[in-house]
Amino acid sequence: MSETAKRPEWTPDDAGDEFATRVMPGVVGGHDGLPATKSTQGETAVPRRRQLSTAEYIQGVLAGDRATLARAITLVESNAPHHFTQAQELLKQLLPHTGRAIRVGITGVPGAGKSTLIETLGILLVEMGHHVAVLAVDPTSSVTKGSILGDKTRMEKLATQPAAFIRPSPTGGMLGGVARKTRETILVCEAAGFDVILVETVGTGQSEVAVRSMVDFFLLLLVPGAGDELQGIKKGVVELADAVLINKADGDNKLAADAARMEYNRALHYLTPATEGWRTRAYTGSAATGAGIQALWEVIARFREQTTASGVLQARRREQTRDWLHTLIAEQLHAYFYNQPQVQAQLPGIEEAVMAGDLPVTAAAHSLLQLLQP
Ligand SMILES: Nc1nc2c(ncn2[C@@H]2O[C@H](COP(=O)(O)OP(=O)(O)OP(=O)(O)O)[C@@H](O)[C@H]2O)c(=O)[nH]1
Ligand SMILES: [Mg+2]
Repeated sequence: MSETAKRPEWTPDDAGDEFATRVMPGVVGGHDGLPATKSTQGETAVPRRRQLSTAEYIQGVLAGDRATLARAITLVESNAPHHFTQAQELLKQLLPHTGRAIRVGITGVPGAGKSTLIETLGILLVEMGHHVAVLAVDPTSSVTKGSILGDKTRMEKLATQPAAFIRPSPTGGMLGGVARKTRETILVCEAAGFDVILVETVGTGQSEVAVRSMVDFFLLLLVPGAGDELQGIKKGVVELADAVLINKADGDNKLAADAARMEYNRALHYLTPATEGWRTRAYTGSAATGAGIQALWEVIARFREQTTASGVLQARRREQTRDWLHTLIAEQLHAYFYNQPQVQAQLPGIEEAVMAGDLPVTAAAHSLLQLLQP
C-alpha cells in the first residue's frame, strides 16, 4: 500500500480545501478487508486495470488462480449491461467443470455461531485436504455494517488458508439479485476446483428459502436456552433443514443443549423431512471448541453418499436448475412489463381507477397486460 489518500480526478487543480472528498488507496491481497492469503502472489500476475478476455478468465479460473477467480466473480456479480455477455459466455464455458462440490447452506439467527462454525469446519476440511469456498447471502449487508465486519475476525484463520476462499455477500439490492449472483458464484468456485461450498445466510425467513434452493444440504444452527425451544425459529425453517445443530454446547450450556437436542428430535419426528429418504436429526456441538464438528461433517458426508446413491441429489439439482430458470423468467418478465413506456404511461390512471372502485382489478390487470401484445 504505497499510495496515500488522494483527491478524485474531477477535483480542479487549483482547488483549496473546499473539496473534502479523498480517494483512499485499495487494499492489496484479500478482498473486502480480509487478510491477504498466501497464494496472492498471483495477484501481481494479472494487471489490475486491463480487461481480461473470456479465454483468460477461463484459463485462470480453471487453473485455480485466485486473482482471476475473484475478478471472474466480480464480473458475474456485475449489474452493468456491458458485462452481461462476457459473464454469461464465461459461465457457459465453465459449466462442464461445475457440479462436483458438495453445496452446504448454513442458517441460524444472528449470533448463533454460523461464521464461527464455518471457521472451525473450514479449517477441519482444509486439513482433510478439501478446498473450501465460503459465500454469503445477506441482502441487507453493506460493506460497512453487518456480518462482513464480524466475519473478518471470525474467519481470520480460515481466510489465510491457501485452500480456502471467502467471498462476502454481494452488496446492495434485493434478495432475488443477491441469490442469483450467489448461484453463479457457486458455479465459478466449483470450476476453480473448490469441492466444498459453504453458504452462510442470516435467518431472515426469505433468504433461507433462497439458499435452500441452491444447496444440497441445509443446516440450521440453533443455540440452547434462547427462549422456549422451537419458538424462536419458525417451524417452516426447521422443515427446510437436513440437520439441526444445537451450537454452543460447551461450558454451562451442555445440559441445556442436550435437552434442546432431544426436544428437537421429538419435534422433527413429526415433520416431513426436507430431503426424500433422509431423516433430519438434531445434534449438539460447539463451533468454539470444535466438539461435535467432525461428527457434523460425517453427517454431511453420509448425506451426500446416500442421496447420490439414490439419485435424490442429482434430481434435486436438476429441479433447482429448472426452478431457477422459471424464477429468472418471472423476474425478467416483471421488469420488462414495468419498463414498457405504454405501461408506465397508463399505469397511474388505471391505479387511480381501481382505487376509486371504478374498474375491477382483474379487468385492469388484463388491459395492462394487453399492452405487451404487438
Ligand atoms: N460459547 C460459545 N460461543 C460461541 C460458539 N460459536 C460462536 N460463539 C460466539 O457467538 C458469537 C456470535 O458468533 P458468530 O459466529 O459471529 O455468529 P453468526 O451466526 O455468524 O452471527 P451473524 O453473522 O451476525 O448472524 C461470537 O461471540 C462467538 O464467539 C460456541 O460454540 N460456543
Ligand atoms: Mg456471521
